Amino acid sequence: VAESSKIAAIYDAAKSSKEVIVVTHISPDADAVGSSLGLALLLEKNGIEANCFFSEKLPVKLLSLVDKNRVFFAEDELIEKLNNGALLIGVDCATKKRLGEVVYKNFSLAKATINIDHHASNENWGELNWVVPDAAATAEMIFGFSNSLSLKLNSDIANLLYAGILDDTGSFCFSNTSGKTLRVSADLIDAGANPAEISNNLYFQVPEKVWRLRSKSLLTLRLEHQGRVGLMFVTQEMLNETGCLSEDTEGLVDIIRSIQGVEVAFFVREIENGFKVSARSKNPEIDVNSFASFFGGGGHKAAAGFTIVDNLDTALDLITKKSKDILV
Ligand SMILES: [Mn+2]
Repeated sequence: VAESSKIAAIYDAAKSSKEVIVVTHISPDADAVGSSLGLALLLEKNGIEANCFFSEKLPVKLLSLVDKNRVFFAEDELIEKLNNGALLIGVDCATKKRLGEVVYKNFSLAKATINIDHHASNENWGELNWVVPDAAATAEMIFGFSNSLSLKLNSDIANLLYAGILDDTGSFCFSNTSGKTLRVSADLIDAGANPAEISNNLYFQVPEKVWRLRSKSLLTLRLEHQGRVGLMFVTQEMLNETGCLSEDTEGLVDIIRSIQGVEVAFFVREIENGFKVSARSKNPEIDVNSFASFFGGGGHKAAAGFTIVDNLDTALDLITKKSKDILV
């Protein structure tokens, strides 16, 4: 099916629903928040009642972007809206499970479900699935949605979508940055996005405690396989000592990735029942999505994640050993 007819079908479904609820993945990042809220505001601006449900608190650094009137957190409100015939649209979320427990367990209440995403590992969990692995960010797709339907943007929507693209491309540094990505970003700036303000909010407001955490984590750096693989970790104890939250570990994987000679970076953080691993590849020949899928995770070729339920030493050894296989 051509992209424009998928977009038209999504818009028709939204127009014919009493209300749209936009949801996204757990541990929301700038693309998750930017694309979900950007879509909700875009629909709202065009006469369709739309709100975003989040099952957890939003990262502090994203709060400046958020229109609080369009966001809700209560499960009973979600259930009520779904029972009243709301359409459920999930953005930037590869699997039904990653929508989070609350959405997952009420999923079948939705009149219809739509899945808009750019993860190569997307499981097509919706009744209607619009998945574009070539898109740098889901926010880039939401811009395409708006453009294809000739909908109007405003500066709030443009800022949200720009933030999603900026973050998912590592400030236009990663291999997913295409000509289209830059053209869309330029159009977003013309529509009122403010690049300096967004990067200031996202990257240049790092609290001191986060740098204290980063310095602790840097001491754990291990380089393996002639320095081609880099690993670093953060334990719950390190979070406690510095007063940080798990969201504060964001960006650590990029520090490993930035080391000369490193082709694959792994950042490991302790979670309740094991370790969450973020993987990044700097070498276009090395696909960390398939590496992650070996461990039951997924993502993109250059950026993926997975979980290991084991102790720290075993987890690190497992990653180190297995990563030898993907070096080319
Ligand atoms: Mn994304």
